[in-house]
Amino acid sequence: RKPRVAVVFGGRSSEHAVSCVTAGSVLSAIDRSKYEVIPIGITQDGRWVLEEDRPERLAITDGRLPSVEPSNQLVALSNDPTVRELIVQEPGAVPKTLGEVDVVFPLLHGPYGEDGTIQGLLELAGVPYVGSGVLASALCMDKEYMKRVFASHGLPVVPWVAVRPREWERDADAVLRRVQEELEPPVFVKPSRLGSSIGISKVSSWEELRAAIEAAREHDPKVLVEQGITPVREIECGVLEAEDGTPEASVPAEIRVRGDHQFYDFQAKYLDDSTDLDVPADLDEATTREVRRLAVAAFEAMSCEGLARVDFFLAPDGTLLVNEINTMPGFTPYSMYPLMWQASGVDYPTLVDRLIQAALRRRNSLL
Ligand code: ADP
Ligand code: MG
Ligand code: MG
Ligand code: K
Repeated sequence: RKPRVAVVFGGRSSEHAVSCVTAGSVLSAIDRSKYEVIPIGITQDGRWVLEEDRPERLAITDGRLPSVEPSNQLVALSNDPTVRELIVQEPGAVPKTLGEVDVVFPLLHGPYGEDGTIQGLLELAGVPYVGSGVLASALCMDKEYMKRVFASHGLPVVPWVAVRPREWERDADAVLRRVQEELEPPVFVKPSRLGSSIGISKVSSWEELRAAIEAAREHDPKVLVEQGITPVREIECGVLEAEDGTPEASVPAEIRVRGDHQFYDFQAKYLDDSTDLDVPADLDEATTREVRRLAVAAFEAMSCEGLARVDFFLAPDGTLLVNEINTMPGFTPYSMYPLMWQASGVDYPTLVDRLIQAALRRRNSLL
């Protein structure tokens, strides 16, 4: 029989709608002569439901964002790793099986999706899945540990200070003094484990520091304060596993934010059209080569698998710094990651197919 692919989308993070739109694109692009597809939505409160296979439902229509709605058809993964089955449960009815799943495509962004938690669930159930495993997913979701691992591999990162919850609660003034000794304004203050620029502020004078840390703490008890680079050029590079498992880099691209945005914030990312994407980026040959080399090195340093988007800062003096890795980057046909691969000769349906094939080859990463 054809391999059965469960496409999982929606989820509990603030990127629920983005994930649904992505799923619409992926469901349309999967080759049905080659794979059988089971769409599974996760509601905003975390329930797994069996979705209809109607990708057009997941598009943005009349400015309305799609979402996963609660239904009676709840889905669970069998906890018997020897069967790897998906089971549908309706109230009052005998549970029925959807049969064995060969691979899961978790199209989820942010906490409970990109952070190793669903990957752990899938490891327990013995089901292969697209993308990075538990450790790489968790590391790339935590900006502090991500930087520590980059630095220990000799990859260039901006200077930073981590503000841990116990330190802040014990003596916030001491933390503020330490930040001011080690960094200079402007600095960026961020929740350590989030994405989409949520909770991030740029601090241009030290009087704003305390409030910025408190604001970031609303999202995550651990906060990162980073040396700001100004003016900064933001360069991204896609990494994808080749058939033999070797990670390969795409052409780099650049994001240019126009207008009165202080940085590439949530509004600029999703809500207005104030950003220009240059694919490929306008860089000299040596810098292009260095971005691609560092992208693969960063992917290897974190033991990523399948795919990742590596994001860089290019400082005015020409220094390249690795900012972060996103292990499940935006994935609509208009998102940066697929656009960079398109420009590198891998079109969207081929990209989807290569990711599924890589997951099928890998099987369970612990075995
Ligand atoms: P997220 O995971 O939410 O995307 P990032 O660390 O990538 O978080 O920060 C979001 C944006 O904030 C970046 O794309 C950039 O525009 C700006 N930014 C973050 N850190 C810095 C920095 N150290 N120097 C300059 N700009 C920064
Ligand atoms: Mg991120
Ligand atoms: Mg980012
Ligand atoms: K990340």
